[in-house]
Amino acid sequence: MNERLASARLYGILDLGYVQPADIERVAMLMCEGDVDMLQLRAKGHDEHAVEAFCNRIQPITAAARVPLIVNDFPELVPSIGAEGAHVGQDDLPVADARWRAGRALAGEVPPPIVGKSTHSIEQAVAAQAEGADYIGFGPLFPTPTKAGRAAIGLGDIARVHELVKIPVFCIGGIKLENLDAVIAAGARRVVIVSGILLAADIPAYCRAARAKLDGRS
Ligand code: TZP
Ligand code: MG
Repeated sequence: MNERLASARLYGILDLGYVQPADIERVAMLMCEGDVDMLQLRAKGHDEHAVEAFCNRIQPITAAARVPLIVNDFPELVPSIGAEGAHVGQDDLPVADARWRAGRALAGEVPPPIVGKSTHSIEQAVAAQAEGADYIGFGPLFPTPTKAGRAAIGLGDIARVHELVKIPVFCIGGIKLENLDAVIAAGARRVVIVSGILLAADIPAYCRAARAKLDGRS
């Protein structure tokens, strides 16, 4: 498994629902300064050409910080933008198709791409592992405007999903510093935080505070 993924605990998403396009380099830098382990570019409503251009702007920043860049929704962009991987949802391409698209152009010349998948139940989590995903997102744990309309699944399945799924499980959805202790107590080891990080007054400090909790240091 990709080494950075294997040790990742804090996954940040640079979501264009919260960040103005003109601001993406600044925010990517702050997230890297805060030591996120992985950074995803998520730009719902923007077309592939726009996503490619966004990724091309932030890839030099993530590369310099040695933070894997994951692109949401367009795995075929991975080779040309120099990203480390792609993330797909339940309604997107199967993992194998995404992996083929993400890896075909430079196969053998760069580490194999990371392919992650969103899951919203234990059944979907087990299926994503069987399908060959490198990691899963698991949630939303709490209701969240970042994924409006998706029912929250709560904390009750976190321990069980970790028993059944051996690839990295990133809990996601409504996670903030304020509830992170409860999420960890429920069994989470890794989390994705979107709006909590992006709306923080001090993004690096917010990331570091989350990491300290994930590392058991606070
Ligand atoms: N998938 C499940 S919940 C979610 C996604 C992309 C959004 C999480 O965002 P936030 O702002 O951390 O609740
Ligand atoms: Mg998608």
